[in-house]
Amino acid sequence: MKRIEINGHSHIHYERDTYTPEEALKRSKEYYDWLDTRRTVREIADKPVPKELIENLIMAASTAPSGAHKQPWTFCAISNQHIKSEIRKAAEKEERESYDNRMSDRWLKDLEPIGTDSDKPFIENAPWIIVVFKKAYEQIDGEKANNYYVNESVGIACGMILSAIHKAGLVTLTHTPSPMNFLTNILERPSNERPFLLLPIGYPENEVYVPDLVRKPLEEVAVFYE
Ligand code: IYR
Repeated sequence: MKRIEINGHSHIHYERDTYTPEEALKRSKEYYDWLDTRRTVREIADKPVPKELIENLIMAASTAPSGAHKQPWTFCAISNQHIKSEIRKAAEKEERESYDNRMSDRWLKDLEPIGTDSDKPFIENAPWIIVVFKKAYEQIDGEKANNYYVNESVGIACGMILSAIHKAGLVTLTHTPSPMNFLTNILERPSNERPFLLLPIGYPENEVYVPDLVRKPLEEVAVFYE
């Protein structure tokens, strides 16, 4: 492998496939069409998913770019039924409070077409749940060290795990119980870690229906300056 030094730091030659413009166009369209088949699914079967697959999903997410390459994330992967039940119980307690008292009428109205409520059976039914923690800072031998662009970095990693889950033919949903400090306690995470997102992962149940959503067309999500 070719190597050079830049400012005293080792850089390796980056080798990768490139494509003709036609092939690149085709691949970009194929990828878009495939990603467009991803849907958030709340009915997750209890069919087992091997740990090795979950490990691959996590490693795929962990390839995400991050501020100063600090990789400021911890993925807690839970298949333990007792812990899943504890998390479901605590999440539903917060969610009941949210749906009944914390969320505005407008918010509840916006959620109506999606059909969510404070019942979160998927937390217990899914063979795995991954709770993503962001590391606000690093704690190394009792010393604090900075992380940078933590929300951006962890957000990108979460996007990448969604894509990896889809690629494996599995489904998930992005559950954001609020507040979610209970996850820190149940999973006994250190104080530099903050819960970011909860992803139940598994196979979809046999017959699943999802809201008839339409995604915004290009003109609504992009502005070109040519
Ligand atoms: N966190 C709650 C409520 C919720 C909020 C939004 I914005 C959604 O798109 C879906 C749900 C829950 O998980 O039910």
